[in-house]
Formats: sequence, structure tokens, C-alpha cells
Amino acid sequence: MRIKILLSGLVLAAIASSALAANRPAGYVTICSEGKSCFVASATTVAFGRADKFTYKLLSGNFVCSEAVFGPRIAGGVNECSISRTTTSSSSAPAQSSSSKPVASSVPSSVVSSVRSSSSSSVNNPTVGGFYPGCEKPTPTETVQFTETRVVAAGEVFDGLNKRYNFTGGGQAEGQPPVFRVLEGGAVRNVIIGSLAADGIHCLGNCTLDHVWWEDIGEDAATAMGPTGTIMNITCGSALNGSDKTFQFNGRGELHISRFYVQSSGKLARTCGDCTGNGGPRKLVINDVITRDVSTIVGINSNFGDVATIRNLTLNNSGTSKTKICQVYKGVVKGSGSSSALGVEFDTPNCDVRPNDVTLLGVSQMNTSACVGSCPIP
Ligand code: ADA
Ligand code: CA
Ligand code: CA
Repeated sequence: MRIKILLSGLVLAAIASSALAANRPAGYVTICSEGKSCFVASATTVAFGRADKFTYKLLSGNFVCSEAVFGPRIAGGVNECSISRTTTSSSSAPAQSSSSKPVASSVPSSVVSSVRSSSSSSVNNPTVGGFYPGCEKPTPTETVQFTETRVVAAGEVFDGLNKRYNFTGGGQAEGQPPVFRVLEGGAVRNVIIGSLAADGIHCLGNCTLDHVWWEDIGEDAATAMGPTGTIMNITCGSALNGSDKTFQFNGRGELHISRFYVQSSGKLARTCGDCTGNGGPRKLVINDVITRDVSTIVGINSNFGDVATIRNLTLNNSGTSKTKICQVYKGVVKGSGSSSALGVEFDTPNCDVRPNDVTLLGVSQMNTSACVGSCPIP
């Protein structure tokens, strides 16, 4: 009897933990399991993994759902291959020949010849343009003027139906309200944020921003505010014209950005330099992102244990200013002055990125000198 109770307790615990850890990212649907042949009709980001740990690759055609294609599997169970539920250009297909190989997304030869450095094994070769491939901004169906912040309730999925949303402000004053405040487990999708963009979108816990386009970034585009253990996942969208930060990370936990395009902004993402109760660690995961004229990709506080992992980043700059990929700071708590820049790092405990994770298109250059301090861009 006692053993039975113990066993059923263990089974319940196992069910509970497997219910908590998903084998596909939020908003993704499994198209095949590990070892099986899989198919996507056109260039599509495929997630591979289990238990909330994933590797992403842009694939097209037949491929095997395996570590040979994606890199190391997650031990402890069967890994799965999944795609975004809102991806329309992809489909699962009946079993294909297991000898079939993944096909790189097609890239015009003019673009390939201007790629100057990428030894990445990824097949991600995004085309030049104002959007991440497959994540083009739709034409807004109408413009909605908010008179107050739209609160997205816990677990709610707000589908913006590709309308443009305006609220107020959008200048550089701190302390503006957000256009959307997303509570634990909520999602915002198919939303275009117009020029009255205030303080963008605030996420207070786990949240997904999926198919969100900022036409003109407000004070910043979105802020991760969730506690330790939460993930803010921003995937498939674009953001233009930020004066300073695009994504601001003030909470704890993780901020993931994938299949995203950012143009004309100071930084793609920054963990807070001087927040009230500031600290860490904070984790940034950047994958499949294209930037144009963004001075610094990530700024993180090494003294708080922040880690940035960057893969499949493409710079498509209009000039030769050297983009800083991972700028490390010493962060402070509010009232103790400002954060100070320590240097640009590659392949260190805080900056999990190497130069060959970055593809340089056209005249683009990055700062590879592992410089010390604020490393002014020449
Ligand atoms: C600035 C400011 C921070 C915080 C942040 C934000 O970086 O120094 O304290 O307010 O903006 O959340 O926009
Ligand atoms: Ca700010
Ligand atoms: Ca802000």
C-alpha cells in the first residue's frame, strides 16, 4: 500500500514535470519526432529539442529530425521537430527518403557573393531586405487608437488581426505607460505598433510576442519584466527607428529573440544598467536575427552574471561603422550612478558568440578587436 502510494506520487510528479516542460516552443506545433524524416515546403525555422531546450534552424524541403542536422540533442527523452503554428508556408508530409538532405534556403547569388565571413554550419542565409524572411509586415487592415493600456490577461492570446495600434507619446521620456501589458502566460500576435508607441509592450511573466511589427519604436519596443524562471519569447517580426534600446530586460529569467529584423536603433537588447533592485542573472538568446544600422547587438552586465547566446546573426549595414556584438557592462542599482562599459567580448562566459556566428552582408563590419571600455565606434 505504502509502496503504491509512493509510486503513484512519483508518477504524478513525473506527469507534472513533463506537463511543465514542453517539447516545443510556445506557439509551435510538432511536425515529426526524432529520427524521422520531416518536410517543410519552404524556408522555415524548425525547432529541435525537448524539455524547453531547443536549437533552431532555417530549413527547406526534406530533412531528418536528428542531431546530425541540428546539433546536439537534449538527453532524457525523444526530441521533437516543430514549427511555428502560424507558419503558413510549411507543412508536415508523409515519410520521405531518409537519405534526403536539408536544402539551404535559396539566396540570390548577388547576396551570396557579398557574404564575407560565415563559417557557420547553419543554412540560414537570409536575403537583404526590411524583414526577416517569412516574417514580412502585412499591410495594416485598419488603425486602432487606444485610450488606455490594453491589458492582456494571464494566459490570454491577443490576436491583433494585423491592425495598427497607437496609444500615446513614443518619444524618449522614461516612465511612459505601455501600449500592451501582458500578464503571466499571455501572448500578443499579428499586431503592428504605430508611431504613438509609448513604452511598447511590457511582459510581466512568461509571454510570447509573435508576428509583432514596430513601425517606429517608442521609448523602447518591449520590456521583459518577469521573475526568475520566466521566458519572454519574441519571434517573427521587425522593429524600426529606435533612438536607444529596442528590447529592454528589467526582470530576471530569459529573453529570446528569433526570426527578427531591426533597423536603425542603438541596441537590439540591453539588460537593465541601473534599475531599482537591479541584479541578475539574465539570459539573452538571440537566433536568426538580421540587423541594419544597429550599433550594439546586446549589452549585458557581467557583474550580475548575465549571459548572451548569439547564433545566426546577420548584419546588413548601410555603412562601415563597426557593430559591437556583445558589449559587457558593470551594472548598478538605482541611485548608485550609471553602469559602466567594460568591453566587447567574444567566446567568454558572458558572451557566448564567436565572430563566425555573424554573417556580414555588403559593407557591414563588426568590432572584433575585443576592445576594452566603451569601445567607441570609429
Ligand atoms: C533606462 C533607465 C532604466 C529603465 C529603462 C527602461 O535604461 O536607465 O532605469 O528605466 O530605461 O525600462 O526603459
Ligand atoms: Ca528606457
Ligand atoms: Ca522603457
